[in-house]
Amino acid sequence: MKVVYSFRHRAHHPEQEFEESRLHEPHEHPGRAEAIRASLATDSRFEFVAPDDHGRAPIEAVHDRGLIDFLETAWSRYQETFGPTHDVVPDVFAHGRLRDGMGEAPAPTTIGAELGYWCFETTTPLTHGTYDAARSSVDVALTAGSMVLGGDRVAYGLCRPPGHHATRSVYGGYCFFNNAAITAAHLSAVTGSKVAVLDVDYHHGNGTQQIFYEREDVPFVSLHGDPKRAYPYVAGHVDETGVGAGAGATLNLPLPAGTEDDRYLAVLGDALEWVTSSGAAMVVVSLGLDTYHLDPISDLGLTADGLERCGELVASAGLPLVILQEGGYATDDLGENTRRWLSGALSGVGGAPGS
Ligand code: Q9C
Ligand code: ZN
Repeated sequence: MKVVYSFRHRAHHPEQEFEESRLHEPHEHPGRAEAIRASLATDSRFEFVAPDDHGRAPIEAVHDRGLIDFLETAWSRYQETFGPTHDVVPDVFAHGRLRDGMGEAPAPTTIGAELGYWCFETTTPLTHGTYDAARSSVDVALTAGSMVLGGDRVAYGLCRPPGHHATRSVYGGYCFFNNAAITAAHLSAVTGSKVAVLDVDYHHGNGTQQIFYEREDVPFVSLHGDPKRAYPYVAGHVDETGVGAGAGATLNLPLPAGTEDDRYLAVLGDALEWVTSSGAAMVVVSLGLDTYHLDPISDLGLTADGLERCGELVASAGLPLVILQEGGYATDDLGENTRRWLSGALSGVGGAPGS
């Protein structure tokens, strides 16, 4: 299996995360991707490939140009006004209900105001190299997509920063550009076929859901901690099923705390049946390993064996897979857990009809 990796992810390295009313060291840090790289490098079934530059066009097909332009220059512009700081975090958010009954405000034009217009929460600082890292993460994802377009049955993009919380026009949840959405939209456009997104990160992929909510060409299904208790709270309920042309093309499968391997695998089987019946020709997997029982910010109960079984089940559905890294914060076990999930996928590919 090809593994697309770029060292450029290291340019995004926040110093702090303001979460649960405390300032602490970031859960999302460069050591995560390095742990995965080190673990996959010990296993000769994985072949490392550098990403190709895909340019801005595939990003512009999914994200508001204003968001892209903002992320390109925000850190430097903030330094001119408020610096020097290592991290850049909003203090006032353009919360929709502030203007109830008053219509939309004009778009902000000064950096302090713009930050809270394009970002939705406090745990996703911008640093000097964030834009470069986020662009490289998109290229990693699109390059993995190209491998599958070129005939590989499965490819893995070691994306960092992750992407699935970024909507069309706001960033947050450790995510800047939505790597999975950009890749699925690109593959759908290039092939003219439906491309499903299967999101197995612990957290609901609110960004991906939002981007495709009105579209039928990218069916979206997610297994996640129930948003009644779990981040990002605002989306991922069962009654969210898509609108307009996208009606019925979104499926949410929220899970109770403590869900263990067998129960999780049963729900994953339902998700795969739905993907198959959607008519998708390919699947982009948003792979979070934060469903693991020792994850420090999540509450599901999957074991390493369970994660391997998940990879095998997903691959045995028989569709080509572009597997993209999202979350996973138990850094000591993250490399091995990723290797186990991908090993399962290799077994599943081997056992699938026609592979
Ligand atoms: N108290 C991904 O896994 N902090 N993002 C949650 C809840 C942000 C997770 C705070 C979690 C983002 C890609
Ligand atoms: Zn997550």
